Parts: sequence; structure tokens; C-alpha cells
Amino acid sequence: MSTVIKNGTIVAADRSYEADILIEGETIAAIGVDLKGDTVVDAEGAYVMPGGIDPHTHLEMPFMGTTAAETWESGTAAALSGGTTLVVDFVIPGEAGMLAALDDWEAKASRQASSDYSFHMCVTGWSKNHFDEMEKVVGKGINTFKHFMAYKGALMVNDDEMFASFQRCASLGALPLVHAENGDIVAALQQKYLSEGLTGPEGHAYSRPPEVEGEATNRAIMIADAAGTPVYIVHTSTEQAHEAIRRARQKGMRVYGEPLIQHLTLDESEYFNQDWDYAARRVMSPPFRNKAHQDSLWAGLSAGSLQVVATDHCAFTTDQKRTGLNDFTRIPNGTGGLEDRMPVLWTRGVETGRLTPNEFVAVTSTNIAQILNIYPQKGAILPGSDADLVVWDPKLGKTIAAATQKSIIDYNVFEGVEVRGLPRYTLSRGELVWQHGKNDAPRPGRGKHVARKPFAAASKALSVWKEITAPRAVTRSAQHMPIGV
Ligand code: DUC
Ligand code: ZN
Ligand code: ZN
Ligand code: ZN
Repeated sequence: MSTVIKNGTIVAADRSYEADILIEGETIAAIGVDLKGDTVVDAEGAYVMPGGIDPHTHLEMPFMGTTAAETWESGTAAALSGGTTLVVDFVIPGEAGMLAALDDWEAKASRQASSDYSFHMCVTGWSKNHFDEMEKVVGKGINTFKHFMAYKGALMVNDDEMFASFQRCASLGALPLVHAENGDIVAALQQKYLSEGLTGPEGHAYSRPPEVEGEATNRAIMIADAAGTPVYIVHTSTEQAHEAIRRARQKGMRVYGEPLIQHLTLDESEYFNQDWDYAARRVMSPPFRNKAHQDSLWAGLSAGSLQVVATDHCAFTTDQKRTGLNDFTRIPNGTGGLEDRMPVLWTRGVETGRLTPNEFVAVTSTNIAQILNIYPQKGAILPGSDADLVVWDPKLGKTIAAATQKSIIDYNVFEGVEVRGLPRYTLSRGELVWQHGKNDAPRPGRGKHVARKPFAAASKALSVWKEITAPRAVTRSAQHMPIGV
């Protein structure tokens, strides 16, 4: 079975050109003119782009006393309908450790996912067991480890733990990721506002000011430098964090920043809506910011100081949000965006001239494929690449509405936003999985796990276990190791 995509303009991160794409089985076989195949997909008037990659999702994540309601089945169907063909989800270890948690995640994803999927592993503490398990996790195709500097008393790691884990990442050829908010300051501000009687969703925004993100981002970058590793900052939402990333990159450090589509387009005024449900549905960490921060993020995307647009899709129902009715610190943190990331970014980015179509491809797919070491299997339109493709029709439009979305959540933070630019077709490994105007659901369980190899750079000197609670000499030589990303 072969398929040919005809009459479209191929948009890659580096250039746009007119050509047909021949797909044989699950991969791209040829790119050229007048190619023939068993089936023809018409891309007349459309752009053909690499399928989107959302490197930041939390499907069915157990969190803050509940579990994110978006399932692997609904979340990945939503992704495909919006042009995203690969999601990378965060595995949170429980008592039984990293490998047991990975088995849980893999079981859910393999049964339900209709898009391809891959995993990041979270490091939520530090011990000899963490040190040992990390190597086994890398052996299972995971080359990224996430660290939370916030959520004190729950997921948060301290600096010594983060430093130890970062060194371990360096020795394994893995990339550390960081949720950068100063968890101690957040906890102190939460108590201050609660004690003053401020219990509503706006307290969430007040307790997580831009400074807590700027401080933690700077600290994470310095700790990464001391440990001799590149670092990736998730959900960069402020100018302060962007500034730290920019400065580090200028000094030659491999530091990456990932703004979310929510932070680019929704602002802090949402938390002052008189309707409690409306405001609580938008509670996520970091919170939405003001226009100055948004402008900084947009500038970073076109300048290249920020590389990736993600969603942090972590979607709770209104009922779940109401757990925090009398206490904003108990509102489950998270918003959705998987299905809307690409249309909203196209509308607010490309249609306005802030991004070129090629930059759009870079920040939705190609850059993260390179950062995650899965390029050109993913993120590229090249012979041999997986045929994950989106036929993007810049003339198709819709008004975003919870009533018509694929997501099973009872609201949408982009409700009422008019988008122009939607997938006409989405193909995942050669299979047509979404067609505009038809409402066919892709088959749950068709999605495959995407394994990712470690990076070449690894320092053997740092791979020896050390008790981090005991005083020790810091290995400064790590700062000068070669970097492989
Ligand atoms: N932020 C959220 O809003 N939800 C999930 C985890 C996170 O860091
Ligand atoms: Zn986070
Ligand atoms: Zn997250
Ligand atoms: Zn030095």
C-alpha cells in the first residue's frame, strides 16, 4: 500500500517548496514531482508539514489528590485532530519507584493511545535507588529526566538532589528538564495570602509572581553548569526566565526554553473573572502572565532564544477544580491545549506575521525532535522519516468550543477563540487518522512508543554514586565536558 500527497507546498523548518510525497508503509519513500501511489491525498492550496510534537503532557496524571481527567484515549484523539502526532508524557514515580511507574504509564498508553507517544521520567527524590534506576530508565528509551523545583512537600527536589541528579544525567547522556519555580517562596506566599483571607483563584497568581520563576530558572541553569549538563526549562512564562535562558545561551551553554500556547495567548486578567469556575479552570503553574511577558515569549520564539511551544496538557473537570472552592492551594493545577496548540499558534503567530510558516514548523515539531534525539525519524519530511504529516489548510477556520472538542473536559480555556488554519488531514505513520469534516475517531491502541537514545556526551568520572547528604568535593571538571545536544 502506498500513498502520495499531491499538489501541496512542503513546509520544513529550513525551507518551503512544491513537491509530492510518496509514502510506503509507515515511512516517507520519496519526495519529488509526479510521484504515483495507490491512494492520493490532495493537498491543493495547503501546506504539508511534519506532524506536531507536544513534548509536555500529563494524561491521567495522579496529582493534588485526584487524577487528571483527560485520558490517553481522548487526549491522543484530540492531539491528532489538531495536527499533533506525538505526545511526550511525564511518568511520576510512586513508592514502587521509576520502573514500576513506567510500566503503569506504558500499560495505559499502549492500550489507549491513537497517536505515537514517548515518556519523560520525573526525579522526585534522591537515593542510591534513584541513581541506579536512572540507568535502567535510559535503557528503556527515555533520555530526559524532569525535576520539580516547586510543589514543596510533594514532588519538589532540593538543590543538592537536583545537582546529584543532573550529574547523573550528564554521565548517562540524558537531558535534565526543570519545572522552575521557587517552591519555598511559593509555599510562604500561599500561607501569607490564605492567612489574610484571600482564598480565591487570584491568590494562585499572587503566590507565584514572575520573580519565583526567574530565580528558579537562574538557579537551575547555574546548577546545570556546575554539573556539566545542558538543561531544558519547561513552561517558560516570564521575561525573567527568558532573560536567564537568553544570557546562558549567549555564553555558549545549551539551555532550552519551552513557552506554552496558553502563556503566549491568555493573560492574568483571567484570574480576576467574577465567576469562580471560570477563574479556577485556568489555574495552572506557572500562572498566566501580563502582556509584557507574552511579548517577550513571542520575541524569543522568532529570535531563537526559545525553541519549543508545548501545552502542559493536564486537564481537570470543573468538579475536580471545585475541590479548591475555599482554598486556592487545593485547586488542581492544570489546563488543556493539546487539540488547540497548533491552530491557535498559527492564528496568533503566523497569521499576524510574528512567526513564519517555517518557524511554526520549527517550534511545533523540528526543534523538539532534535532536542529529544529523535530527528529525523520525527520532526522531518525526508526519505526514511516516519510519515507523520499534517496537510494544513490555511483557509479552514472554526470557533473553539468545548461543545465540539475531542477532549472530554467540560470546558476549554480557548472557548470562543476564532482560529484560521486547521488540519485538512493528519497522517500518523502513513495512516490517515484525521480528516476535516468527518468525525472518525482514530483507533485506540494504534499508537506506538517512541524510544529515544541517550546523547553521546557522558562523563564516566561522575557516574560513581555519592551520598549527597555527606560533605563532598564538587567535581568542577564537569563544567568542561563536551556537550552532545
Ligand atoms: N503545572 C500544572 O499546572 N499542572 C501539572 C504540573 C505543573 O507543573
Ligand atoms: Zn511543571
Ligand atoms: Zn507539566
Ligand atoms: Zn572552570
